[in-house]
Amino acid sequence: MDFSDIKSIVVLTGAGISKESGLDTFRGEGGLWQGVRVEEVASPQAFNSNPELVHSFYNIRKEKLLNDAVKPNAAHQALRRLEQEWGDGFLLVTQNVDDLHERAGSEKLVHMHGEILKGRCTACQAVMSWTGDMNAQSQCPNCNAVGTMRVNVVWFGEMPMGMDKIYTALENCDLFISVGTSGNVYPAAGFVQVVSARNGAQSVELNLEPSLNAAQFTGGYYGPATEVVPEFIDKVLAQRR
Ligand code: BJW
Repeated sequence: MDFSDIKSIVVLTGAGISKESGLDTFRGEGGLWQGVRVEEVASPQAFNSNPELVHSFYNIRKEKLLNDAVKPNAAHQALRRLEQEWGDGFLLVTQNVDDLHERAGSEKLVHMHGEILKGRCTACQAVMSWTGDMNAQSQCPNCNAVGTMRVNVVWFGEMPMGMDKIYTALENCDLFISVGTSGNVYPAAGFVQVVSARNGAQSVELNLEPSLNAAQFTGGYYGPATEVVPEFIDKVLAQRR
């Protein structure tokens, strides 16, 4: 593949990039959380009917994320290097709610499915850092309402965050790189089609195995993210004019 004429890059990441940092993916073997499907806990309906179960799902994941053993890996670091060396014309879009991209130093970053280490009050809409446990009796530090707090993530049926910025970047990009996502969840799974509509734009999937929409990419490299992502980014940077 020839990357010498690329001016603008959008990278999309999914749970697979954080797998080798010790965080579980959602689907497939060893998928997240004790046999419960993500669709059964990650929805407003699930939260309304069983808030303690949903709080517990996120409290356990927060505790795991904040364990000292969980750190950004070589793939997160390679994306930070790409952002630094590329300059203008770069956007990193993550579906992940963890903070491993930030810990690797990424700055041009949109969390389209929100952030697990933040809470949101459903009464006053304030968003704040919330690293400890949350439960159905938690009080909003902004308006003092009790029992109105939820984790600041995007559930099924809710609008993902930062979509205007994301679509503007996709419509102007020459290279779309998708890392560690299975292609099950929209609108992220449709980003490759937005890019394909642009003449001459390239799209590359970096994944452990081909995703559901692998055939829509113009190229793919398969293996663990800590290996394929740094190798691919070396190629892109080496060809830059
Ligand atoms: C490795 C690896 C290693 C492993 N190295 N790789 C058609 C069109 C549009 C919408 C819909 C549609 N049909 C249905 C919908 C609605 C729905 C949807 O998509 N449903 C599907 C189930 C069909 N979507 C929504 O409701 C979204 N909102 C919405 O559409 O609003 C309207 C709208 C329309 C149009 C434009 C804009 C808006 C909201 C979706 C919210 C998803 N939320 C979750 C939970 C977030 C909080 C939390 O973390 O708990 O987000 S669900 C879960 O799935 C999470 C993830 O971000 C998301 C994607 O998962 P991901 O990252 O792909 O993980 P896995 O596990 O599936 O895959 C891991 C991959 O890694 C695999 O490929 C492995 O091979 C690989 N891997 N180890 C490299 N070492």
